[in-house]
Amino acid sequence: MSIKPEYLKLFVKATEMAAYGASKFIGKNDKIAADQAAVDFMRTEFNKIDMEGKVVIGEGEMDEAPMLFIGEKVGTNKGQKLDLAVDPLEGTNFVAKNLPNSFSVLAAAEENKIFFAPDTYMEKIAIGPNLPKNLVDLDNSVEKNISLLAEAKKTSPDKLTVCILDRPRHHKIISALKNMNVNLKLISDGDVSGIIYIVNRNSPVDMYMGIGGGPEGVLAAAALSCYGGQIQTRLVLDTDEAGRAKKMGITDLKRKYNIDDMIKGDVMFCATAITNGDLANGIKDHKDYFETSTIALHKDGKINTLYKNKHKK
Ligand code: VTB
Repeated sequence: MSIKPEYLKLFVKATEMAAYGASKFIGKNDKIAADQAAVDFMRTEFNKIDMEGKVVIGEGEMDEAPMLFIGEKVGTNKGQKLDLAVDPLEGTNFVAKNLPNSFSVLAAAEENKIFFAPDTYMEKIAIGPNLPKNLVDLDNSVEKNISLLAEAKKTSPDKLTVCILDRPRHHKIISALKNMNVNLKLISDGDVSGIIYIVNRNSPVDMYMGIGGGPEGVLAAAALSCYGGQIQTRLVLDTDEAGRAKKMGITDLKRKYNIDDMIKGDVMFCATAITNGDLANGIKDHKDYFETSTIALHKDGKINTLYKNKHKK
């Protein structure tokens, strides 16, 4: 069964409102207030929707997050049973510091069809559509993955661009890429959009790699599964986290997850820009109304659109 198409507009409204809530804190250097506003607005919208919604990826576990916590039920309790992965403010630093590329993000799938990733780090490697299945692999060397991708794209490594979070933990990968003369897109935050660059026509990114947040990895997988891209991930767990992951039912802690292991069946994905960015314009706040731009995707509905909207205040 697919997700009923009418849900897409309702989910778009949820990220639009969350983005609007967060936008009041652009440049206020207050990450917590911005995040709280996004969470409040998203939750209010969710609770207007006729669905039996359950947050499976959210702001944290019940005792650490007052709202949109993992396991929280949302919606009017009528309608389709849906699991929700949310990141009401992806890029809290960007909003706090008034920098580009912050988004309010969510993904929805049918019950039990989204990977219930713990809030830990995750290794990720992702490439776009129309490439051989399982072309690249986390266990390959950087050199091998780059050569395979260059060959499949009938080009050379110096014509490829790789996006990666600019962190000391990635020094080895970055120097391997530099040695191959690969072009870099080094981002300071926001690897959901970092991965979406791969499928965006206006951006030259060919591959995403490196370690970022687990929940963000699943959200990116939801987007890529609508675009037909590929992503492989593996959890990065310290001893404490390994215990938590086991409690969550993950038995093979070293397992590599491909896109179909993380997102099964139909999925919707919405990302509304808060500050301006490469992928969409941010919230434009006028006296009586505000304007929004949202990447809205529905896998089974084959919908892939940049949805622009105006809302009265
Ligand atoms: C990652 C990344 C996110 O924060 O979680 C990052 O996936 C935090 O990484 O997109 P560090 O602990 O190395 O700072 C984001 O960039 C933004 O939430």
